Amino acid sequence: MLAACAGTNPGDRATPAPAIKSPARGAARPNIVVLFADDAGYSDFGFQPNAMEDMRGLTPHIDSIADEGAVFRAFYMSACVCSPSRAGLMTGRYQQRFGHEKNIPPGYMKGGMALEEATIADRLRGAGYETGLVGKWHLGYPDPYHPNERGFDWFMGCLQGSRPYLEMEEPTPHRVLLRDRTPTPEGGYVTDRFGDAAVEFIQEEREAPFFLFVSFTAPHGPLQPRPGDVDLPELASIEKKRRRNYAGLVKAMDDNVGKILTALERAGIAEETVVLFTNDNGGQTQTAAVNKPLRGRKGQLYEGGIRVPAALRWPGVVAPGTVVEAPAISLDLTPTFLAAAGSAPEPGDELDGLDLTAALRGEAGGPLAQRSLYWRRSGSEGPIAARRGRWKLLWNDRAEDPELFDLANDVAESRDVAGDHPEVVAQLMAELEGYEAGLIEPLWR
Ligand SMILES: [Ca+2]
Repeated sequence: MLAACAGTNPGDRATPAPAIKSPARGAARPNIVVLFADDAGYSDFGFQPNAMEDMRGLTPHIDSIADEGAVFRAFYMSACVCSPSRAGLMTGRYQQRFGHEKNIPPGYMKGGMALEEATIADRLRGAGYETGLVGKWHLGYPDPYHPNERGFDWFMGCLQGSRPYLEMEEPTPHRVLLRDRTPTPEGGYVTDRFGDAAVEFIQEEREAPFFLFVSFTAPHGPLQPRPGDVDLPELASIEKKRRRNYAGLVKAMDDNVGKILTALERAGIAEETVVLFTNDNGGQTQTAAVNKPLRGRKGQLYEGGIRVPAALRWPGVVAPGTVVEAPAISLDLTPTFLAAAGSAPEPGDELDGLDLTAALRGEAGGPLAQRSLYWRRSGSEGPIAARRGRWKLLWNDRAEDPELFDLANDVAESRDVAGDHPEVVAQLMAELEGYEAGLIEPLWR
């Protein structure tokens, strides 16, 4: 189980590594690679406990991250749709604090992710990291909101929330793939182009550690698999065409994850690199994603809208087979990555997440198990939810009573037990009031 921690060089002991049983190279200031899917189903990856039969074997490279590292049993995004989810992840703060509660409409030129907010890329760059973003941005179109202005030294991708996977005859300015600010010619399958760009970034000679965020548009619609892929036996055997095409998007993403992992190996830095795979919001069942056994989908505050697959590989720090049971959230990534970088948030940053390192090292309990997590969509009249321990309070319709679910016994949120636990309801409602007092109304509709 601790095989990845073996082979320590005596010289490595010069680096103080707190509370780690078998110090290994890579523990100090590792590279950080985030592989980010879009709208994928909770059960559509082989490593998930309830993986769908038709997806088994389709995601070997993504599954390898889980096999060699930790799997989160309850990893959440701070939003149930794309743009706010990214704003939360990038800033480490509940995005409703700065009005980023709804998807930025296509072509919206009056704003973007609040310029007062520092991004994880800003912070890691401040800690001496080189920073790259590949793929979908979806955090603002005007130039001050461009990735190159938000902490990323290097960018290849599109500004809009989605685009065709196949060549566009006349790509619009927000859908064309940019290299920094320069449009690139159309040509090639978009997911492959993102994989190639990530490999190019990794292959560049670097003096410093790097942070690479690979933001696939897959498997967000449109359902355009790579030409010819659906004839492969593993896809051709999927009966329903929509599901087959969706599976094709996932397979192309997995192929490119494989390419990226191989590039890390070939560069000799796999042992010095943290790799996280996760997904931006709950699966979109309307494009054939499956979230079983979770209830709901993208756009909802049921578990199916906010709980996502997540696996993290960190050689020498995270033992293969680690399972993180305590609820974690995308907001935790900023403090976690800053700690990995030997840095820390500034006083007064008011980050909303916690450092996950202890949980990733297999320590149960602690503050992670004690804290509450919150969600809101659509402003002060919209749905709002809280999770604390086993309990999830969901107030979908503010004209009605809130519902309470016991996720330890009912992960499918099928039985409202609010009537049996009025004290839990009262406590979580009070917490939600405090949470909501720190939010503003959505900046765009
Ligand atoms: Ca999404």
